Amino acid sequence: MKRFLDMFSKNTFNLSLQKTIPAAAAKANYATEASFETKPFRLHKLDDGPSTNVTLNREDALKYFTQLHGIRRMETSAGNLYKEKIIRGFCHLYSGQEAVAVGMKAALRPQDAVITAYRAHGWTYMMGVSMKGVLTELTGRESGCARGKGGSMHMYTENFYGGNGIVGAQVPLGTGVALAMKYQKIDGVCVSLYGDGAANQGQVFEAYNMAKLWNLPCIYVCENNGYGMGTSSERAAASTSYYSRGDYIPGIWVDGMDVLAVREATKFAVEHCTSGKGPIILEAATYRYSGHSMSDPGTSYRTRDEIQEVRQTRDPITSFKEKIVASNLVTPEELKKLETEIRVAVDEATKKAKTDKEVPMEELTGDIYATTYEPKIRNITPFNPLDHKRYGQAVNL
Ligand SMILES: Cc1ncc(C[n+]2csc(CCOP(=O)(O)OP(=O)(O)O)c2C)c(N)n1
Ligand SMILES: [Mg+2]
Repeated sequence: MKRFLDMFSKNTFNLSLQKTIPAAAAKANYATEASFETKPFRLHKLDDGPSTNVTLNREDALKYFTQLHGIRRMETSAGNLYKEKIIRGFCHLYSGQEAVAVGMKAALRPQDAVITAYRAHGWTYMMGVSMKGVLTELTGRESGCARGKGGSMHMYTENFYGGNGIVGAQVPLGTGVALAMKYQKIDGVCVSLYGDGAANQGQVFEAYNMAKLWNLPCIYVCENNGYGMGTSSERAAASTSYYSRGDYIPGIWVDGMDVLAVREATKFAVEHCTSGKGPIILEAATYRYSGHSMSDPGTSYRTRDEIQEVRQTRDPITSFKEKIVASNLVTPEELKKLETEIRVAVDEATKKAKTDKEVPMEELTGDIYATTYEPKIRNITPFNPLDHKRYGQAVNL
């Protein structure tokens, strides 16, 4: 798969925030580490699972909070840009599901790859694209990580195979990435994320079969947010125990609203895959706050009370915040300061997303191939083809 990276879109936001943290930490008497108990994991075809006792250090507490809150804020901005008609086309928000991306990324190594569906903004950010790179991509501008030519569902960066709009299609693609890793003796795993709706697709089971047959390093992650478009998983699936639906593939159910539980389950899954045992399935129980896409108000197939209740009782950011403050890893003032810094960063990225230029017309047929094997691209008729040129840098070749 060919992907193109705007070098200036690299995610430097986390780094700049982290620099400010140790100075603040030096002044106060914080706990350096704390332990928490996660909800029990449910296991399929496994004798032992991840530990329910997890430890968290202060540095990671601040990092995860920054990432969780950063994604939430960025998605709120994306929603507003869409309502202002500055983002056009598709836009599926990740709000509510942040702990899955943040928890998983915390356990992945640099050589591990990720592929997901169209709800891709948070993952793109976690895989290294800056907020500016994401938001300008959403508005189709040249600072976007695909130079504005991919948009919401088609963002990529190193080891991130994107955004995929065909429900379930990323699962066999991710299996192929894992096959390439095994073939090339790269000690990596490929995480393929899909929804509860996609979990009913035939191609998912075909991919499971090959992955187990060849013991590929695949972590299949079913992000069960309870709904596929306008249908609840209860109405659409004969079995909603997605972690057990790989039959001969081991699986783990994890509370996808708890960033630490997700991190622990992912660590376990990476170890499982890299020890040669082949694929594993994680079902992350989560929730999406917004409608399916922007045209869906999200309240015709579920009640406002249900959404409100999740916000109040299971929200991944509020619950994490409560944990890290109660255990004295951080202070509320410190989190306030981070929230302000994140707001400023998102505001700056949003401004850029509104004012940045679009790429010129002739670039629209550029960067289709990593190497220009086909110098001409077919136009709307075959008689006046357009030029193919390379503009950006190809990555993940
Ligand atoms: C092959 C295919 N069929 C149908 C669609 C239309 N469609 C887009 S998203 C979606 C629901 C998927 O739900 P789920 O997998 O639970 O993901 P979520 O939106 O909850 O993240 C459907 C049916 C599509 N994009 N591709
Ligand atoms: Mg779903």
